[in-house]
Amino acid sequence: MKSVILSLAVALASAAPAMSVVVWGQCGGSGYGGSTVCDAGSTCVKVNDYYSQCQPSSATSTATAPTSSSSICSGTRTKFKFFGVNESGAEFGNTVIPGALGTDYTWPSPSSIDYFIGQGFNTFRVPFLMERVSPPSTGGLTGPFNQTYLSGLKDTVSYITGKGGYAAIDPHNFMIYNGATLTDTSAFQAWWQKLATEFKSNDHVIFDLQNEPHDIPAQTVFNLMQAGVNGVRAAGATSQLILVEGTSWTGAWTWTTSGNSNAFGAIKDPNNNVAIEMHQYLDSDGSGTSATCVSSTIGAERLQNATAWLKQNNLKGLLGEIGAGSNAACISAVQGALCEMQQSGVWLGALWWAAGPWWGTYYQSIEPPSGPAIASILPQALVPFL
Ligand SMILES: *[C@@H]1O[C@H](CO)[C@@H](O)[C@H](O)[C@H]1NC(C)=O
Ligand SMILES: *[C@@H]1O[C@H](CO)[C@@H](O)[C@H](O)[C@H]1NC(C)=O
Ligand SMILES: CC(=O)N[C@H]1CO[C@H](CO)[C@@H](O)[C@@H]1O
Repeated sequence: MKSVILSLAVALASAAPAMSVVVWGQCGGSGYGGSTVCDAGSTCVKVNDYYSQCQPSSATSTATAPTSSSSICSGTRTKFKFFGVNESGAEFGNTVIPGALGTDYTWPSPSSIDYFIGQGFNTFRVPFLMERVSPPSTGGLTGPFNQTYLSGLKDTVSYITGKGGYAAIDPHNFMIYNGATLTDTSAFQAWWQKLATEFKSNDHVIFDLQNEPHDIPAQTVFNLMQAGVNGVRAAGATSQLILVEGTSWTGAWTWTTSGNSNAFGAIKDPNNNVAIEMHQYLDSDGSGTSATCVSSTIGAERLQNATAWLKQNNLKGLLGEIGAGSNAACISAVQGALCEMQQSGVWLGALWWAAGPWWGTYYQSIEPPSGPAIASILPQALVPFL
């Protein structure tokens, strides 16, 4: 590490008068005041009005060339409005409350966000912990927010939306707060009203009401989610998308067997901007812990019933977590899932699990520059569906 810092310092000291921007860094866009000169070997490319990025002038040798979408998915397709990755980190170390920044948890790195924006993705799910933003020691869910942690969340959100992206804020609590399952709908509604107030003026924020409730009846989860929708809207946050999740880890493959399909058709939003968030992994137990996929067609198969239910109920879905190994069967399975989703027209988007600085060699890590999913999954299974 020391030598890296040293050589960076040397490089900076000997740089030309206008300091140049590193590869994948920002080099232009509305409101940007920094250097527009890219490091040698990279070129400044306009991604959108908010954002230009230094991209390598020649394709990197480690990544495979993007697969063309027409060769893997035919017919009429509806592009995803929201497509991107989870940006893990702030929910890490959930047994240590409040935990120390940099030791127990971390915030996503701006360069990771830049990288995906540069590739054309636009949506980032940002998991965080309710106990860190609403400490049990200072009044719990009805007490004041921890301004330090809230600032970290706000900074991450502002960074994403400042680049023209969407930030889905995700209390990654499995409907459990401070060791107890949440059941009080009015407390949940009040908590969301207070949190949404902090973000109500930013229309690129998405409110993801709760990550993966489980071992709670679907109807109870539905009641909590409906209360959350009411809380967000009562805050005056009326322009943003809200995502609701079901019980049984909000699995798409179990949507019709978990009870979720009976409960969630009744969701109501005065602003008519709610989508059903589901998650789907492609290993045998659907947990995202094995790099082996059941088959090369398992992605489309596991989404089939959920897609049919969304259509029947005139609802939209968003696949908030999908992940699989970097092997031929899994790549085909992910392609099949995203293809079916785009052919159906009822899915607003999909998010890979996961980017984030602390995944190490986790097989689903898509953290640039070298997370295991960067080399093949990204160009072959995700980029074709942009
Ligand atoms: C608030 O968050 C900061 C940063 O994580 C932490 O150091 C501090 O102890 C927290 N305060 C409470 C009351 O939890
Ligand atoms: C789809 O739902 C039907 C009945 O609701 C069930 O019999 C079938 O096994 C489900 N298929 C999958 C792939 O889950
Ligand atoms: C499949 C997967 O990656 N699950 C992760 C969900 O989030 C928690 C908290 O970050 C992780 O511990 C799991 O590994």
